[in-house]
Amino acid sequence: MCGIIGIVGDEPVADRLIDGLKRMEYRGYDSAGICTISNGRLVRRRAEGKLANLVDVVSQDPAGGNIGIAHTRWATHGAPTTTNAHPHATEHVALVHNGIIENFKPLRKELLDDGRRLESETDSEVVAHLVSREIENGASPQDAVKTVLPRLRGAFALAIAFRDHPDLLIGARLGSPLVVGYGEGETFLGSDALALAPLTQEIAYLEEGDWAVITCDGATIYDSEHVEVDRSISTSGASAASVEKGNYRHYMQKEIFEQPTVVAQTLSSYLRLSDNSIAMPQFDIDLSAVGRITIVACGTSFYAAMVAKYWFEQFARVPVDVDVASEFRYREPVLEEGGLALFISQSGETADTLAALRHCKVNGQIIGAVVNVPTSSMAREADLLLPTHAGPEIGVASTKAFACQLAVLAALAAHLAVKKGRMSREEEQEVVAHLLEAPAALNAALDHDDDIAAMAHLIAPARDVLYLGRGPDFPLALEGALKLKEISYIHAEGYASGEMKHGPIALIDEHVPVIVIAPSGPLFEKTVSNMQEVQARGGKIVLISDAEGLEEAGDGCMATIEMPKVHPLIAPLVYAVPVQLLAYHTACVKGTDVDQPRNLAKSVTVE
Ligand code: HGA
Repeated sequence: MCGIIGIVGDEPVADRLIDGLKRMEYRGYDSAGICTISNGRLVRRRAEGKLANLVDVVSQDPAGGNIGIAHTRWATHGAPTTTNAHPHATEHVALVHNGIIENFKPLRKELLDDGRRLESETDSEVVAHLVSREIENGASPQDAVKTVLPRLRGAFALAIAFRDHPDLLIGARLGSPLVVGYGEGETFLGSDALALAPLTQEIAYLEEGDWAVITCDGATIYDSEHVEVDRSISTSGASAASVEKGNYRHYMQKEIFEQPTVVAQTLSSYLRLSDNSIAMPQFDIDLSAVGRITIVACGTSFYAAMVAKYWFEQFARVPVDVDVASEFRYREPVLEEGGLALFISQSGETADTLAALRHCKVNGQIIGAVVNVPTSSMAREADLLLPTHAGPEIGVASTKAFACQLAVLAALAAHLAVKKGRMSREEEQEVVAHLLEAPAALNAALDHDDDIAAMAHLIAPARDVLYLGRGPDFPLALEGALKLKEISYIHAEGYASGEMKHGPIALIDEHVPVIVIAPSGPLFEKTVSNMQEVQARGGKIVLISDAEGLEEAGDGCMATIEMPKVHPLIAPLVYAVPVQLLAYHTACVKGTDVDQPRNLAKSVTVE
């Protein structure tokens, strides 16, 4: 959330700053702003709402200069107004911030008591004033930053410009991500390598507490003790092209359709085709002694964790706890030494999940990270890096990252089962064969796009929608409801099918569509019984099943969605497609902003 970028260049920066913001708009779209230094002045342009508004402002009132900073905001403190938009500035200093300054109230009071005038309601503006006060008292930019950083509590990535030093920017990070990019006679700061992709591929990842002075000639990086340090420079591989929408109407649509390809791509790193075995990425940790697994995640990743619990327990017979990251630390979890703790996050930067990871690390857990950004904080802090190869996910509602997380987790569960002697060679080969069927099955599921689009008008008028599933399809019911809420703003709830009669059935009437996710198989009949309890009370059912299931139970449903017949192992991957498409087409019918739904943003870097 919140994207920041800075450029110290040898040619005008405004357009390139805005281009960088475009690549990070998924991180927040409450407001956007830039500040350059031109002719000895800080030139600031800001606009409420989407980046397009800032583009208009800048086109009417250009900002010159070869150095500047920029920000796209997801508001935490203060309404999404122009006044609260970053950069925050004084006469001397301009600053952009990603994170939350938790002690901003006493700092703000101190500044107000000192006679300073703050214009915004944000926590971030206090940092601009603290730095500015040091500069006004004669400090160098470096000394000002050195004095101010230890006073800040909370999380921050900062980029700071100094009016009287048009040759440098200072960046700092604690808790929120920040990278330094190295160009030809130009140097950059950015929230991630993707933002800098068209500018440079040469990236250094700042570590916790680091701060950096960047000039045209490169960067000098200091650690939290202000000791100069080397941070290795790697080639990011982030491609400028990979964030284009192509012929699709929305990024979300494109990402749903990419699933067969990216799942195949991901599986190819975890399966060895020569002998149909599971082949984990190289790590020297022996998992055979693992006696307990803790999985921590948020949102859609949490539902992937819930599905994985079925697999780990069924294949490896290892007990699994699944926790929402924001709650995890606060329940004082019991963590046995040597347990495996898995963290699932598309960005690898989710603040709550990262905090949970660090908690597990100090409590003797083996740390595994299932992330889509292999250079992210979680990836770098994990003992076992388990990358998904979904490519950049730009739509705020996660789709392809979820499918790839499931692919990795299924392979890991089978690997653990093999290591623990709970899965025979034949069973392993069978699991691999089923996983390899997933890309084709995903394609077959996508073939029903038109049918799903045609029935979205049945869902669009609803105020409430229920999703039901049993076993590993229960987390899918939760995921389906989340997708619908996120992008169509229709209230939706997911329930384990058998739970209906313990309360939610009271909600049923002809205005509440009930989406039932029920592949044919061992759990089918029981789910169908629950479905009939709903039908008996006038409920309107959409049944998602395979031909066999629809044949058996499709009569009397308001609508049906046919899925290919698949093995239960890959059903959660395949049945994710219709729930994603149903949410997508419903949102399109309602005309909501599919890729940038209100109040949401991606890469949740605040707790
Ligand atoms: N607290 C700052 C920055 C918010 C942020 O980083 N969100 O992800 C603000 O509210 O402007």
